[in-house]
This record gives sequence, structure tokens and C-alpha cells, in this order.
Amino acid sequence: MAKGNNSEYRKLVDKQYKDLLKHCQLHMEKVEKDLPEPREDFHALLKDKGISRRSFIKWTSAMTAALMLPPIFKPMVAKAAENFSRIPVVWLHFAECTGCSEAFLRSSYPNVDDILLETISLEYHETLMAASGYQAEQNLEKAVKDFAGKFICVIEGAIPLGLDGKYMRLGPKGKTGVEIAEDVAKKAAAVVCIGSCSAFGNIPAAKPNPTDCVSVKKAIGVSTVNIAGCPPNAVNFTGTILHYLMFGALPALDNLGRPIWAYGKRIHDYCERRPHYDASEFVEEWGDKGALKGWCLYKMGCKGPYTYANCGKVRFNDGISWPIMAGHGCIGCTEPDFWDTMAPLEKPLPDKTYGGGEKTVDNIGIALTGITAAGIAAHAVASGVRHKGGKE
Ligand code: FSX
Ligand code: SF4
Ligand code: F3S
Repeated sequence: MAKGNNSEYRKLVDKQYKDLLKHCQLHMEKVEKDLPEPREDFHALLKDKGISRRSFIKWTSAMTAALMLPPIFKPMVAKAAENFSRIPVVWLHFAECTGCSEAFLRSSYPNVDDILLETISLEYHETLMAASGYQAEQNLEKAVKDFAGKFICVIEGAIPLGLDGKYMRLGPKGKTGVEIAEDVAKKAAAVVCIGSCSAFGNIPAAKPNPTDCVSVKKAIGVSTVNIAGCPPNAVNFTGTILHYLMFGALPALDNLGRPIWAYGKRIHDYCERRPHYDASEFVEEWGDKGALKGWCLYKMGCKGPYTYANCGKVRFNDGISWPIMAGHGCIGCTEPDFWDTMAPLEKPLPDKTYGGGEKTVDNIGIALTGITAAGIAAHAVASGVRHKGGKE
């Protein structure tokens, strides 16, 4: 590109980001006026947990970059973190292992994301709340009524449709999972699916799927934000909620409902073993010379070339490690039906599955999704959340 054109383009992008910042500032003012007071003093909590101001600022920079925003947004990310506990959340569980909640809650060394999750204003969460039976059901009804159109409905687990949904009955009135999802999710401002079970059906829907489990979207016909993974990374959830708080809209999604900022690239693109893949240095057997040297796990069944997620970038457990760093290939847990389509998990996929093989592996991921947007396009700010793709 000619130099002149380049600077024109830079100016245009800067202007777009400045407009976006203005939108964000105005929206944050509205949030502070309209939503309930913060439930927690976030900075006091950080201090209490031994997280220094410096660590918080470092986290703010990392989160801003992860959300594909330029540094001018750092103060807004910090403000959104302070306001995190203003958003009412109703958290439902259907057919799943609760691994997603567990993954979010079990942290020996809490970081800022863990503390954000601790402050979240949970009006209802079956695993965590003390109430049970009628009292629990009343809590749910009250939260849905008090915060109608304002709360975020987070859903863990697939929904069984077999026998008219009767494979899953919950609560004192024995409502089916699909009835509860209908009642609650349709009154929410947005529906966020945590984990691949609610997002895509996943393990409960694996063949032969005797209970006819399906994703939330398929069960009740609402659009969902899919924080895919089995379990997903807490950062991808907190980042999505922070985006919602900052812009009043959900981030741009790919064709599978996953936020592009978190699921826009393949595991293969972020992988530290990639130079070994490019040099054709593969682990051939567990414990061989290549395994000791950290070579590529493709021949041991790594599905990183077919899988979209940022695991290698944000890692797990306060950034300590992630599956490939720990020595096992990616099993493709952020992709629909991975349990069926990515199996066997420790063998490369037969060529016929994706028409590929090693030589064409770089083209496979591109063929699997319809990702087109990046940068400023990752921030959907024009429309209200409930109307954005959601069925009214
Ligand atoms: Fe599924 Fe989550 Fe895997 Fe488990 O709730 S995504 S089986 S980690 O628990 O739903
Ligand atoms: Fe990394 Fe797997 Fe790709 Fe090898 S195939 S570079 S281990 S993602
Ligand atoms: Fe899942 Fe692969 Fe990440 S298995 S956790 S998407 S490395």
C-alpha cells in the first residue's frame, strides 16, 4: 500500500476507535445509572485477596489486548471490572458434568478473572446456592421477574428432548429442562452458553444420544453466545461479560455463535510446538525422543489444526499451562460434536473425514468456519442485545 493511503487508513481506524470509545463511555454512564449498585467493592476484594494495583493494571492491559481493543480502552476495561457485580445473572444447569462451574471456581491462586467471577451477582445457581426445593424455585421466579429483560441467563449443559423432555425433570414441580429453559432464557437480556454441552450438545448428545440431547439454541430457538470448551476458559466468559458491560452489546460472533475475539484463530496458530510441525518433527510414540523434546503432537492425534480457540494464548490456571504444553494433543473440545467427529482422540483423523491429511492441514480450519471479521468488526455496538440475533 502506498504511504499516503496507509496514513489515510490509520486515520480512519483511529477515528472509528475514538467513536467506539465515546459509545463505550456513554454506555458505562448508563450502566452506572440503570443497573443495581455493585454488590461488592471490587478494589477492596482485590486487596483482600493479595492482588496488587500493579497486577490489576497488568491484567487490564492483557484483557484489553485479548478483546482486540487498543490501549485507549484500558480505563474502560478497569471500569467494567468494577461494575461487573451490577449485572444480575441466572445460572442454569441441565445435562452436564458441572465441570464448567468447577473449572471456574477451583483456583488455588485466584487471579483477577477468578475474583470477577466471585463478585458476579448470582441470583440463582443450583450448585452454589444454599436454598433448595420450593425456596430455590421461588428464588428463580423472583429473579426472573425482578430483572426481566436485564439479567444474563448463563446455561451449562445440553437439553434432553426425548420423551417430550421427560428425561430431565428438575425442582419440586418436576418441570422438564426444556420448560425451564423456555421460561427463563426467553426473558433474559442475553443467553450465554457455558461449555460445549449447552453450546452444541457435546458429550450428552454423543452418539447414540438416547435422551435426544441438543444445544440450547436447537431446544428453544434463541440465539446464544457460545463460550465453547469442555470446560471453557474463564477468561473467555469474563471477557464476554466485560464487553457487554462496556458496549451494551455482545461481541461479534462466528457462524457457531463463538465470540471472534476468543475463538477467531486455531489452536494450531497459537501453538508453541508449531515450528516443529513446520519442520516435520513429530512425536511418533508417547515417551519417545520427540516427546522429550516437545515436538509436534499431530501424529499423536492433536486436533489443533481443526480447532478454533485461544487456549495457547490465554492458557489455564492463571496462565500456567494448557493441554499441548502439558504434553497431550488438543482433542478439539471447542468444536461441535467433537466427541464423535474428532475421535479417535489419540490418532490423526483419517483423510476422508476432512478431505485433508498433513499436507493440506492448513486449509482445513479455514474450510470449517466462516470467520471473516477481525479488529473493530469484532465489537458489535449498533444494536440492543435481546434483538441481536435473538428470537423475540
Ligand atoms: Fe459439558 Fe460443562 Fe464438558 Fe462438563 O457444564 S462442556 S461435559 S466440562 O461440565 O457442560
Ligand atoms: Fe501444535 Fe497440534 Fe498444531 Fe502440532 S498439530 S503444531 S501440537 S496444534
Ligand atoms: Fe480444548 Fe484443545 Fe483447548 S482440547 S482446552 S480446545 S487445547
